[in-house]
Amino acid sequence: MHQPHIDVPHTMRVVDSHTEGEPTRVVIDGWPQPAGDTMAERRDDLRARFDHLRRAVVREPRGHDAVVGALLTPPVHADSAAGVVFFNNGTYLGMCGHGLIGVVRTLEFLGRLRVGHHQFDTPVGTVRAELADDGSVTIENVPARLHARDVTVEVSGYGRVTGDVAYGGNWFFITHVRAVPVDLAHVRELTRFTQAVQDAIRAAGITGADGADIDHIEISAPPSRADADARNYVLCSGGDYDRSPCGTGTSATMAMLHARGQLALGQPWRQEGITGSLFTGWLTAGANGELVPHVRGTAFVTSESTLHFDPHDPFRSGFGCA
Ligand code: PYC
Repeated sequence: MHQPHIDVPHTMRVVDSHTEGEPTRVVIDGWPQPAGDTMAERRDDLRARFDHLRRAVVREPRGHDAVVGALLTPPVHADSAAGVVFFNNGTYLGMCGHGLIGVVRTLEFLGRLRVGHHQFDTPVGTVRAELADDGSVTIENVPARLHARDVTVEVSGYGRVTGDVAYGGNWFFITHVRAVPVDLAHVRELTRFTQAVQDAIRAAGITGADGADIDHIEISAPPSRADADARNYVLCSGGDYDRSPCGTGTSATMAMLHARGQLALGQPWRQEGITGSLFTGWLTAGANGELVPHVRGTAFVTSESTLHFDPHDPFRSGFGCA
């Protein structure tokens, strides 16, 4: 059935939070519901009919390149709390680890969810989250896996770069190459380097399963904190970097380490992000032997606001490069 294109509403209510430094903007109301019986269909309908709303909510002048938006929908499964589609300045995400932690804390803030276990439907599968008394949230992600190991690409200006392709709810290329120091002082250079790696991967036709675009590039380096196992820098699909240690990236990293015999089931993996914040993760075995990642972190609500979209505002649908 033909669905009409909807213009930007006059207002939208949002709650902003950050998870270990990375922002999440949950749309509470004002965004018309997408059509579809599955979350993948709803994501596709958002892309087809509401893409200008994605840009309006997360891009400048109301947002910025690091913001991940979350649109809540009715659940697909009766025992889920909600459906959620994550998006950023450039596209839609399969899953988002920091974003789910932000959604849980936002729903708690709104009095819609309490301490305990909750389930959410996403375009890549159903995920779980446990909200603890201390405000920490542990997510149980979709299964993660190593897809291809020791993949080498020639990166213009940097030479040969080798890494692994792994899935953790999004597709990652994970490299240990130290072309640029992995610290906040070098974040612009890290972004340039990882964008060049991404260009090289795409030019070489390297993909995830079924031709999936590898739209996250992760550099794994030694930690700066005594309580961490590694530190990462993650280039996200919108072209900006993750301020948190990246939940789906931590999931993909743990699957890669497990496949390489470097991380046992149940063994904690403490992933430091580029801003120095920390996720603690571990893997368990699913019913069919799949690797189920668990990632724990904390989010804080930073604001509750109403976005205004004046019909005369030439930037009511946002602007930005991605
Ligand atoms: O935490 O999974 C994550 C994530 C993906 C992109 C930004 N954060």
